[in-house]
Formats: sequence, structure tokens, C-alpha cells
Amino acid sequence: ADAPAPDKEYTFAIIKPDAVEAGHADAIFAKLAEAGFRVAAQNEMTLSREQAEAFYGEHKDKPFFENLVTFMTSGPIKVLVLSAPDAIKAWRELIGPTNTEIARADKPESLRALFGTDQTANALHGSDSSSSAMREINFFFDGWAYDNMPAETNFAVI
Ligand code: RTP
Ligand code: MG
Repeated sequence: ADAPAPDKEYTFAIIKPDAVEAGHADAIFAKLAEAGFRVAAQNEMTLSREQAEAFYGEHKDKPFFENLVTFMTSGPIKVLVLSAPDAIKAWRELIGPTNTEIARADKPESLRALFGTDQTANALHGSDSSSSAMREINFFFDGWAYDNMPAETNFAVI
């Protein structure tokens, strides 16, 4: 059987350039609070090409990589550490399918359906696993995890 969902867990999220540019950030903060997420840390920044390529390094051989890096460097983003019970899985569920068109068809209440643009400009990012959450939080909030998470067991869980 699956392990029980953690009572409090951290995940990493990005409000991507399309959603910031469209002025959707406040509506997204309202929706995530309503869904039970707390913002544990946040920053606004514009990614350099080097940062975007490093952050999305796992996709460097994908056909959409160039579009993705161009998009992610196109304007300001908001980077967030979110906490909630079972945050990693719950946040992926709340944001919905990667492709905004599919999100609108299959999960119209999801945040990508509500705030995304297309298959690349999809408003939001969410860590896909505990190891991704740890890597991504450390990528943007250097040292934060060491001050806020216990060293033992699952690093992304407190
Ligand atoms: P994310 O990592 O941003 O949370 O999104 P995800 O897991 O749902 O999707 P992933 O496969 O990791 O893809 C990363 C991001 O690349 C862009 N993408 N474009 N066919 C395309 O044009 C395409 N496919 C993916 C999206 O911005 C996606 O979120
Ligand atoms: Mg992903």
C-alpha cells in the first residue's frame, strides 16, 4: 500500500511569465490559499538563459526545449515554496495537465485551465517528486531548506 500522505510537506512552484504578464498572480495566490496551501517563501525575478537551461536541464534533448527556455526568460516570474499536507501531489493536481488546451477540456477548474495560454505557456510549474522539490527549492532559495527542514528522513517533509 502507499505510504500515508504527509501532514506537512513543501513543494516548489513557479508563476510563469505568461501568468505574471497577464496580471493573474493575485488570483493565483487567492486560489492556492483557498486550496489550503501556505506560501513559505517567495521571490520575483527574471531568469537568465543559463538559469532556465539549468533549471529545465532534464528536458535539454526534447524538441520543445528552445521554446521553453525562450518562454521562461521572456519576463518576470514568481518563485514560491508552498506548504500543505501532501503538497507535492496536491499542487500537481491543482495545476492540472501540462497542455492548457487539455486542461481546459479535461480539468476546467485546474489553475492551468483558468490561467494558462497554450502547451508551453501554461501559467504554473510544480515539482513532480520529493527529490525534484528538494533540488528546485535549493536552486532558487539557497540554504532555505537547511534552515526550514529537518535533515532526517524525507528532506521535503517536515
Ligand atoms: P512543469 O515541469 O513546468 O511543472 O510542467 P510539467 O511537469 O507538467 O511538464 P514537463 O513535461 O516537465 O515540461 C516542462 C514544461 O515544458 C513546456 N512544454 N512545452 N510540447 C510542448 O510545447 C511542451 N511540452 C512541455 C511546458 O511549459 C511544461 O510545463
Ligand atoms: Mg516537469
